[in-house]
Amino acid sequence: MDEVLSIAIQKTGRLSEKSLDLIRDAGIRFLSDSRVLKERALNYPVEFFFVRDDDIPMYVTNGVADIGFVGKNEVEERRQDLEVIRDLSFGACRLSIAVPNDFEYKSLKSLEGKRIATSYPNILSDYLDKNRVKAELVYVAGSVEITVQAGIADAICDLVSTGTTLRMNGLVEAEAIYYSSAVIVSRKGFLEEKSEKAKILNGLLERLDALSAARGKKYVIFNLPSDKVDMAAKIVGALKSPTVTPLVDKSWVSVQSVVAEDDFWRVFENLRKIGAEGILVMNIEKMTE
Ligand code: PRT
Ligand code: ZN
Repeated sequence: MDEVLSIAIQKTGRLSEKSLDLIRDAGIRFLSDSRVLKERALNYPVEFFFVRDDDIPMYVTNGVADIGFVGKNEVEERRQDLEVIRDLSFGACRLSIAVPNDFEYKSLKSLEGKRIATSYPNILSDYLDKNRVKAELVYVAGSVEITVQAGIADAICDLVSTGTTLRMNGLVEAEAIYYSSAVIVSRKGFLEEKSEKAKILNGLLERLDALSAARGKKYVIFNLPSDKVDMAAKIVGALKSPTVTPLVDKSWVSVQSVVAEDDFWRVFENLRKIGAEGILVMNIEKMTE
């Protein structure tokens, strides 16, 4: 039977749609809307395994899935022997200690002897130990933000992205202890194996890398007096040298280059200053460095 790479993805939640979008952008088609436990892609040798995010590290460790799309926080917390093979561009958040508004927080030492509720006891206890603070950890699987009002904790340690949840529950962020984003994990050394599955994975990563290289970049085409090409090359700071094409009018050329989106307006203004005309800017879907 042909080999198929098995990919664990969160069934529903913050990472599921974005993980599937990325896979779709990589040209892989699947039905997915039913979100059955397992589903084979239509045009690529991969199958998806839709599960809870908490379980993804374990499924990858025991080989039920070959790779997983999961929050780095879960990988760190579950302490499985896994390898993060790619950082993805979504799911950014931080694990933070937060205290009630009226808590006089001066430093981590203020938490000495206090009860801290969290779903991340391993990451939190490592952090407290490293800073020589002894606190009592109260494990809760969810709704960590209500534990102070409920009277079972003095402080919490939970994921934060905008901070709204903390504010709505009368809490303020005291310390960010771990920064996370979505990642791809595999068992250690899998990427370097000679197996058919590792080959499929390398092919998939090549596609994902092409998408990530294109992110935040624009393709710029403009006309320029021929004697200004060197100056233009300095302004755009292209990957290699920009592509220069002659025009019918020999005193002008057409120049094409990739520009970082963040840098675009500086480039635009400087190109105008040296006489660039007809500046055309296009989105890049995929590229290789
Ligand atoms: O059902 P399942 O177990 O699969 O899902 P889940 O409910 O455990 O996870 P889910 O979907 O909430 O989160 C999945 C992953 O998304 C997490 O493991 C993180 O890697 C990532 N992520 C990114 C977040 C957040 N941002 C986030 N803000 N996970 C959770 N939150 C929660 C946080 O716990 C708090 O309740 O959102 C609230 C805070 O958000 P703000 O914007 O109010 O600060
Ligand atoms: Zn979960």
